[in-house]
Amino acid sequence: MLTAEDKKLIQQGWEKASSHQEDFGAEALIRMFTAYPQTKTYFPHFDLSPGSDQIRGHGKKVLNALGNAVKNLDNLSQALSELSNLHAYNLRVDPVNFKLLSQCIQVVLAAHMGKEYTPEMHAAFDKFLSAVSAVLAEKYR
Ligand code: HNI
Repeated sequence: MLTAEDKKLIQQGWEKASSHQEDFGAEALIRMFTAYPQTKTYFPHFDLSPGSDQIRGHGKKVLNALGNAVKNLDNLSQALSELSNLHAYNLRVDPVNFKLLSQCIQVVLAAHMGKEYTPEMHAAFDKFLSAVSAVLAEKYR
């Protein structure tokens, strides 16, 4: 459950990320593919070399979707409903992978925001990304 303070920190932190969607998204994906190579199996049709057009394009889409979630913090299930269907029914991504990508996204935010990424902001993003992951995985039940 996100508190009013969490929501404020997420919105504040996202202001920084939103102007670097493509870079941050691509970096998070490369980190995921490098640290957890098993995640590459979902992208056999992609050129997975760092900086490829597909990685950048996909990174931008993922961060854009998170930006949409940030705008709908009180209504995540509805805001992410189509993506939830896509990941469960079409892509069939094993839900364990959401945690892996979430961790990589946090590393990217922390690495780029430095001191601004306070422990409180970290905790707020941790809750937010867990909530997003829960929605993306809820259709598997
Ligand atoms: Ni995910 C497509 C968002 C986690 C594998 N994913 C998308 C799209 C968005 C998106 C947006 C593009 C939809 C469209 O084109 O209509 N994905 C997200 C978000 C998260 C996430 C917000 C979690 C934070 N996806 C994951 C994970 C995996 C994953 C953890 C697998 C490891 N996603 C995919 C694949 C596609 C995809 C595969 C299709 C890519 C393509 O273009 O073919």
